[in-house]
Amino acid sequence: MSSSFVSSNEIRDRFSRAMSAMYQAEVPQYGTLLELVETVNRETLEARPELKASLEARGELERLGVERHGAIRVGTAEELAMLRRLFAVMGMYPVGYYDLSEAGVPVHSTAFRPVEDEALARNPFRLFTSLLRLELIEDAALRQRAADILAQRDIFTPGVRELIAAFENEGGLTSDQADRFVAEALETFRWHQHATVDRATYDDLHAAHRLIADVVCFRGPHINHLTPRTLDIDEVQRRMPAAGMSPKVVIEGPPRRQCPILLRQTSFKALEEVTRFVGDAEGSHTARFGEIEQRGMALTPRGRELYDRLLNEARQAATGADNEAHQAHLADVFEAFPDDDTILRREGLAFFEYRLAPGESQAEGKLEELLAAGTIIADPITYEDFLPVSAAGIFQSNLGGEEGQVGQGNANREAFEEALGAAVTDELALYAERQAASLKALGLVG
Ligand code: OOG
Ligand code: NI
Repeated sequence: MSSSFVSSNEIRDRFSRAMSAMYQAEVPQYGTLLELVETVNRETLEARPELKASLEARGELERLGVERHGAIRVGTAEELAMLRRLFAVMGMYPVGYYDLSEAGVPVHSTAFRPVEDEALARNPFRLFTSLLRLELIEDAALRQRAADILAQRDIFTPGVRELIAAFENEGGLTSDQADRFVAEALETFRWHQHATVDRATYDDLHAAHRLIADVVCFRGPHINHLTPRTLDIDEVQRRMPAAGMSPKVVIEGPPRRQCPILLRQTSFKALEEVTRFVGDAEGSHTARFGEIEQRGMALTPRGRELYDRLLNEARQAATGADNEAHQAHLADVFEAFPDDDTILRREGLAFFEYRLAPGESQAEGKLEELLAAGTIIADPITYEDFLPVSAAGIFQSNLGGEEGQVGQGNANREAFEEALGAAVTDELALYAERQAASLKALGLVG
């Protein structure tokens, strides 16, 4: 690679900052949310020096301020495949397959994200990307109309297409090219006040499912939320109303714990925005919101199974009440999930990365003995992905509640990968590799 090229990490970092600036300008409440998260993170680090030390040791303190994810939804295989090439410029690759049809949302999804440890440490920016499943629209005529409308749009600028091709042919972009790439790529994710259809068409698609109208009726896949990482999601949720934001009722994911697992998420509700339709009718469209997330440790398949089982159990006896009642109920059910790093590790419920303790120069002996002697340290590996049940909850809360008009589909990973033009990486394999590599570097086996 020519040394005049900037790294994909650098391009992703510039892009995520540009995206955040654009979204703050488009949705001022998102700026307020960022400030709130920053305040709570600062207070949490001050109050919990042990948390600060642990984040620092794992190289996560630095990334905290730039850490966020976003979400977009596209309508066609061509759009998805082109996005894959666009994100590759920034070192973001499709990881995980998420089937949302089970929850009545007519999409399936992946997350474009960095995969290497170094890249994650620099800037873990991820984009949850959903592909509309038109086959889940029951009305054949409406389905065809949606496909025809989508066939007419091009969500990419000529400039970004050229720069993607240049990246693929030359193996990189210069700093100037990277700046142009960021500016051109940003255009794809911008909000458009003007719909591409008339009011009646919008209403028909909206009646089939709000999400279909959101994907089909606009010039591009507007970024629908960005999500900073908080260290105390319960506190941010509590303070949201006073800061002028209306939070969704419950925090998705596991309950609050000593040893956080996976991912907890909440959002402020989507804004109603003025929309102009072809023929000049005015209306409104509700799509864009702000979200926060708190990340915990990645679970092994065994841990994930236990999580899914307990979550399901909790949902069977759902309280349907406010967040406090919901959290108390979750906490009861999750009593069955060990809340201690050592037990989680020994029982093979979570992934860990092993390193020499400061001042130690080699690890000779058995893993458990070395850990007990403090020669090596096991740090939990942070979960970098998403949760389908939580994602469905986020979708629903921003679509105005439950909607049942769309036929329940079933997972179709092959169709998704065919549209994408590539296989999605198995996220669990990535964590397992990272754990194994850390042991190998110490000359140990798990
Ligand atoms: C994506 C919702 C999923 C998350 O954080 O789980 C998501 C969407 O509404 O397009 O972003
Ligand atoms: Ni999200």
